[in-house]
Amino acid sequence: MPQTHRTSVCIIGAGPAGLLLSQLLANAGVDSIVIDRRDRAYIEGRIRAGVLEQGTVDALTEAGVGDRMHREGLVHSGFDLAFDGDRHRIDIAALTGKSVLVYGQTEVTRDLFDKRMAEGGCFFFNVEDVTPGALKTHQPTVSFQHDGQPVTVTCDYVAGCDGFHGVSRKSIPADVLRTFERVYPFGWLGVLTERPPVSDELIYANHARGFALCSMRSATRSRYYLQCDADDDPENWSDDRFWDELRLRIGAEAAANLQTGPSFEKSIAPLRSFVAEPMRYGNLFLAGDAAHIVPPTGAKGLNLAVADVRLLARALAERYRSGSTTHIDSYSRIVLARVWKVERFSWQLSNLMHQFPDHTDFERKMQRAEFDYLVQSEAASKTIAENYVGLPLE
Ligand code: FAS
Ligand code: PHB
Repeated sequence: MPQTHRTSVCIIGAGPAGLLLSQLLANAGVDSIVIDRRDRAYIEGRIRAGVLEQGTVDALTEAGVGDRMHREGLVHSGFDLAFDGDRHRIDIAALTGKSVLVYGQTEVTRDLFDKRMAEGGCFFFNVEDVTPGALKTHQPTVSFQHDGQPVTVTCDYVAGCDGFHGVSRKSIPADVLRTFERVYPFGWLGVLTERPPVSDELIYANHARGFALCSMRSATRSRYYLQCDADDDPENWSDDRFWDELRLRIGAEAAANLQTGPSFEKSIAPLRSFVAEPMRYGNLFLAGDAAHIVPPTGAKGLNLAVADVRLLARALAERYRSGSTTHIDSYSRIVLARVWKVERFSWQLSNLMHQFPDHTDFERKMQRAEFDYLVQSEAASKTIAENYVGLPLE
C-alpha cells in the first residue's frame, strides 16, 4: 500500500526554481511538498550560474534569503566585450540605472535550502520513478519510489521544476507539446581557481581562436570559460593548456593581469537554445529549465528560472488568497512572451561572440562590424545593457 500525502502544490525538482517556488508559496501561506531525484549535497554542489539580475536579487530578498547574498555578492555596474583584443565596456549602470550581482548559483541554492529547512519545508530526496498523473483533474497526483517504498502525493497543482532532463515536460502529450531548439556546434569548458580575477568586471571575448569568458565568484575565486568542441573532453585540457589558450583569447592587456593557479571543477557544458510550449497543461505548470534552456552567454539561465517562478508563485498565491484564477489562466502566455525575448538576447550574444565552424570571412566581418557599431552607438550598447540587467517581468 503506498504512503499517501496531501498538499496544495507538489514541486518536482529542488533546484533554484523548485526551492524558490516553495519558499515564495510558504511566505504566501501555501503549503508544498518538494521532491528531487538527488540529495541536497549533490544539488548544492553543481557549479553553474554566477550573475544575478536585479529582478532575481529582488525575488530572493522578498523570499527572505537575501542577507548573505547582499553581504557577499559583488555589485557590478558594467562588463567588457572584447574582439580580437579590443575592449568595449558596456556601462550598464549609466545606460540602465541598474546593476547586476555576482553571486554563485551554489550560494543561492544553499541559502534557499537553509531557509526551507529552518521553516520545516517538506522534502523527499533520492526519489525514483517519478510519475505525474491525473493532470487534467482537480486532484493531480505525483507518484514515486522513496527508500524503496511507493509514495503518492495528491495535490491541487504540480510544478514541474525538474530541469531539462526531468519528467514534467514529458508528461505533456506529444500532440499538445511544441518544442523549438537550436544546438550550437560548440561547448564551454569551465574552470574555477582560487586566484583573484583578471579584472574587476566580467570580460566576454571573441577571438579568432574562439570565445572566452573571465568571470568570478569572489575577490579570491575566479571562474573562466573557453569555447571548445561540443564533443571535447576536459581530460584533454591540462591547466597549462587552458591558461595558455585563455591568454591568447583575452588579449595582451588582460593576459598581463591573469593570475593562474590549480584549476578545479573543470567541466564542459553543451550550448543549446530550447523552448517548450505551452508551460501549462491542466494543473501542471513548468518553470525554469524544465521548459527552456538558453546558452549561458547572456547569463540568463538561472535568472529566467527565477522570473518564471515569480510569475507562477503570484498566480498560485492569488488562487489560494482570493480564488481568482486570472494569473493561473494567463501564466503560460505571459511567461512565454518573456522567455522568447530572453532566448533572443542569449542567441544574439552567442552569435556575436563565438567562432562558428561554418562561418565564412563575411560572417566574421559582420561580427566585427557589430562590435564596432556597439562601440560607436550608445543606443546599440543600451540594447545589450537593458537585456543583460534583466527585462521587465511582463
Ligand atoms: P535545475 O536543473 O537546476 O534543477 C532541476 C532539479 O530537478 C535538479 O535538482 C534535478 O535533480 C531534479 N530532477 C530532474 N529530474 C527529476 C525527476 N525525474 N524527479 C525528481 N527530480 C528531478 N545559467 C547561467 O545563468 N549561467 C551559467 O553559467 C550557467 N551554467 C550552466 C552550466 C551547466 C552545466 C548547466 C546544466 C546549466 C547552467 N546554467 C547556467 C543554467 C542553470 O543555471 C539553470 O538555468 C538553472 O539551474 C535552472 O534551475 P532549475 O530550473 O531549478 O533547474
Ligand atoms: C559565471 O560566472 O559562471 C558566468 C557569468 C556570466 C555568464 C555565464 C557564466 O554569462
